[in-house]
Amino acid sequence: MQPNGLIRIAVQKAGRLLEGSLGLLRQMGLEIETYKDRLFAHCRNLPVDVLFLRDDDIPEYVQDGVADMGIIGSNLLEETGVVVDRLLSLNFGFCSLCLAVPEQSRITSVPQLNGKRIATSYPATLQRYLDRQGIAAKVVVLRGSVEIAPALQIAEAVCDLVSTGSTLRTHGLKILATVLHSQAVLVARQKLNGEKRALMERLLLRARGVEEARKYRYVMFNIAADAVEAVKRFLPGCKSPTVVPLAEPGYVAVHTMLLEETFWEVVERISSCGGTDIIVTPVEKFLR
Ligand code: PRT
Ligand code: ZN
Repeated sequence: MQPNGLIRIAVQKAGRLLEGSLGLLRQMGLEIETYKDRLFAHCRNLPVDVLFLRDDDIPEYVQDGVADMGIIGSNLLEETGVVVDRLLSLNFGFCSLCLAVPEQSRITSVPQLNGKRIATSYPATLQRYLDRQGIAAKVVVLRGSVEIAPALQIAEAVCDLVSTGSTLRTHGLKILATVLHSQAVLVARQKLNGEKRALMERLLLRARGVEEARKYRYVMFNIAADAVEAVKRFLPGCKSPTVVPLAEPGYVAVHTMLLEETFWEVVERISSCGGTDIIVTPVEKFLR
């Protein structure tokens, strides 16, 4: 069996981005046949193949047209400098590329890295950062286990990805500065045209719908009809909230969309205006 879809989407084969990537594709309505240990999977309901690759290979494969679209960390886009269309930030795979030194190090600021050695798997990104800061340090390239470089006396500092910070703590390292913030992004090959472009745009519309929905909650509650004007003032809704009469005279149900980040604050205000029976549900898709 070979990939024979119109569009090939590359995702990480195993690792931190796999779950988020497959979750997104499924929410976009792609029915993916997953075969364990396969390099690709067909999609049952659209002419799409999903390629499972090492994340490091994805940027160039998309640039060179081996794949038409891909999901990767923006850290890799920055490091490889590939020329692809960055379509959408995906709100998972968050991490930062950080400079760190041993806790007892005499280095306490970035300028003190002048003349020192810094171990990293991200030499291009680090070098650009050092150039911007006017620092002449030696970049030592390591493919993995960067955090042990100071203990092995290979370098005085490291520049590595951090998410929870526990790896740095375990190795007695502290953060000096953040070089880059990263998250998973959806990319596409430049200059896709014809049928491929049309399908890519359909897929992008779906991905946007999924991403937009994640920011919102759908909220419903009951309230006395004469209190509606008061709550409407702090309920954004899409255009405005939906207000429907209840069977019990004098009461209405209000339905609205709330941004996840303002959600608790608004729910407290609804409650203080006399809103009861507040129901909150996730939004699966949201197309504006
Ligand atoms: O190459 P292959 O596909 O086989 O896997 P990989 O080992 O290169 O990939 P993986 O799964 O480790 O990382 C894939 C992508 O996930 C990266 O390119 C980033 O975009 C993103 N990501 C998010 C991370 C992290 N968080 C992360 N914490 N990538 C790596 N790490 C490592 C970091 O290098 C360090 O060793 O995790 C450790 C630090 O984690 P904390 O939580 O202890 O701070
Ligand atoms: Zn990798």
